[in-house]
Amino acid sequence: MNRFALTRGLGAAAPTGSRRGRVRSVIGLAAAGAVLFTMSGCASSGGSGGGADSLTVGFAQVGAESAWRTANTKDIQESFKTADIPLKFSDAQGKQENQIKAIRSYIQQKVDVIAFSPVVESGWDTVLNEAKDADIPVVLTDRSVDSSDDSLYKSFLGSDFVAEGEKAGEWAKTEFADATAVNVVELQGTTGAAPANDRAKGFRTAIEGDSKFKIIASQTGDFTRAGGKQVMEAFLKSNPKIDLLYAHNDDMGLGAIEAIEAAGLKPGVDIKIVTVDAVHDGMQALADGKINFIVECSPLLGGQLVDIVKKVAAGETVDKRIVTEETTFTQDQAKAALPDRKY
Ligand code: GZL
Repeated sequence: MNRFALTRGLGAAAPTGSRRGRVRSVIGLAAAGAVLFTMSGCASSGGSGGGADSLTVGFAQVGAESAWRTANTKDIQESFKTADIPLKFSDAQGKQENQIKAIRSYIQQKVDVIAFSPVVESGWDTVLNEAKDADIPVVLTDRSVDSSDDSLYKSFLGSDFVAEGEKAGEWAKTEFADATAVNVVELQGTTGAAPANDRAKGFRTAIEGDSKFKIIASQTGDFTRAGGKQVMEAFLKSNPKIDLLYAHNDDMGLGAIEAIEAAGLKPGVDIKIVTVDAVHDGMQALADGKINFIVECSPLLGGQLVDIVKKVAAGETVDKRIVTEETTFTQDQAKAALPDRKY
């Protein structure tokens, strides 16, 4: 049984045969009576019994691979707690099959909305069609899917990863304006993940007209510090001259810094470093001169996700694509920003 409290407000017309249609037609009656009441047997689970808009939401998270993910999880859980909306949460430990299992579990539990951050772009149509058949709306957050059927989700809230890659490339062109040859090594994010695919694409687009840049090595570090360190060690062994490291996230950049220092080189000086995210430890390394530039990718998506979920559950229309706002940081900007950073 779906848990919900009837509240004021009318959702858009929907086929009354559908679950949401039944909810909205009853909401219409409640609104007409201008009364709030909770249907018997629908007391919300979890939370403090749920407020007037109590819904049950299932969230399938990627895992806990990086400081960014930890901050993202914390913000989402806190936002739903503040909104008094019970949140069922699962950690897929980086495995798509675990996310699919979690989504199927939420379908069986008849949650009102499913939200998730797809660990990779492909392979979601089957399970998303199962959610659609169960009349449970899906919201994508952080990462997207490459499905050709965009009716499978109501909205995608997250960064523009291509733009992030382009910002990194544009900075590199400025930083190396006087150079004649720049050997670049790239630590890519999780293979198949939207941020990995798009940050690679954006960086290449930005530098493609400038022949001095050569990407001499590119390999996934899976968005982890350990992965970044291990791959950078290999890069250093097989490439005598590296001028620039482009890491798809701070954590891999921080792991690479360990490898660079262990090789007797100075990160940020002997090898310039540009990363993406702007989590605390990345910003500290930037302020300390070990990273040269960071492109921000905000993990604080919880508040917007709550708003989207409420609207979707009420049958209201939401924007198909909501791009999160973010900026970039130089070393001086990092020093100024650090005291106020939330993560
Ligand atoms: C980006 C997010 C990426 C971060 C990494 O939105 O999916 O995954 O850049 C994280 O730090 O692991």
